[in-house]
Amino acid sequence: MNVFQHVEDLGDLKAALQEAFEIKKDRYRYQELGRNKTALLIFFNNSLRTRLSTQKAAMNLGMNVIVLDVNQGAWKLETERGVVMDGDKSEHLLEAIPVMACYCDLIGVRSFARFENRADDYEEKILNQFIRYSGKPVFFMESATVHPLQSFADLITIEEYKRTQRPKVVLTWAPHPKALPQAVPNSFAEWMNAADVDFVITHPEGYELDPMFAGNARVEYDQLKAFEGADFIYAKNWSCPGVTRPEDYGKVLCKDMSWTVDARHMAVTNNAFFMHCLPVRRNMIVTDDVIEAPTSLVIPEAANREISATVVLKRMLETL
Ligand code: AN0
Ligand code: CP
Repeated sequence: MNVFQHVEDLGDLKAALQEAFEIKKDRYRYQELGRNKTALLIFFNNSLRTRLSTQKAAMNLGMNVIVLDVNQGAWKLETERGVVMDGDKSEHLLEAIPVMACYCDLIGVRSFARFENRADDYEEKILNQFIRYSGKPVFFMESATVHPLQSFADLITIEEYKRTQRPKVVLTWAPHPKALPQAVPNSFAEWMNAADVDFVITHPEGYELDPMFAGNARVEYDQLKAFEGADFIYAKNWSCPGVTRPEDYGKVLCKDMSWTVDARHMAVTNNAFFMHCLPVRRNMIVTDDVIEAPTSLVIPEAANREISATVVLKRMLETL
């Protein structure tokens, strides 16, 4: 595997899940695979889980790891070609990428949507430059449009906790004070569409996800109706994807607190599990009682980030 961006990059999803469960039983089994190999993890944005779980995954595989916080200690990077660099940016991404690639075998990059220009974000302008100019396998650690290590961990978690063969999984928008990217819901929708689940998306009008990710998923604008009989509730805020009105891209269109997932919502479900990728703002996205209930899976999900990353790095090492 040379790029890990979309669910298709894993090939047969059932086989990938099987591999994840084998690794979960014995996560140090492939310690020899990464000997004298180096993973470089590059962060343009903050992280707790991705930073720690991906480092742990690389260590599980016997790799060395280098973590770079671009905004803390590195030169400020210009990303646009053709710019006269007379401002505060000292180095260009076009030199920085091949230089960073000299010191590693695999590269992970976190670079969120910038919300300056929808086309730039949705064309994955930054990550595609890493793929093109590094000459190394690149895995996405949340890009402008996707967060595949999260969705893979979410799918592993759903497989572990499901009580029926084909559970009902509901992705629900929830309120948040600031504009957040669409990467998590985009990927979650893409992965659920590929999995054997009954998938429903619910959000206020204007928050329609890009069809590239939403596919043929059912959209139900009545949140409580969407929750009826659900086995898993996956909450997340996202800003306007700009599908119906491109001028609204990245905007906060709704702050309606009736969308906060609370006991009233959970009561109409099939005693559903609650999921969120974290970090979560309590009593904005979800109430204290729902996130603290025994049916809350937020910690098992975070734990499975180590497993999804171990599978992905293992597969990349195998094709070096
Ligand atoms: C990020 C987001 O919504 O994409 C990261 C989630 C994993 N969240 C925040 O910026 C709070
Ligand atoms: N879920 C997730 O990716 O968390 P971090 O932003 O802390 O890495």
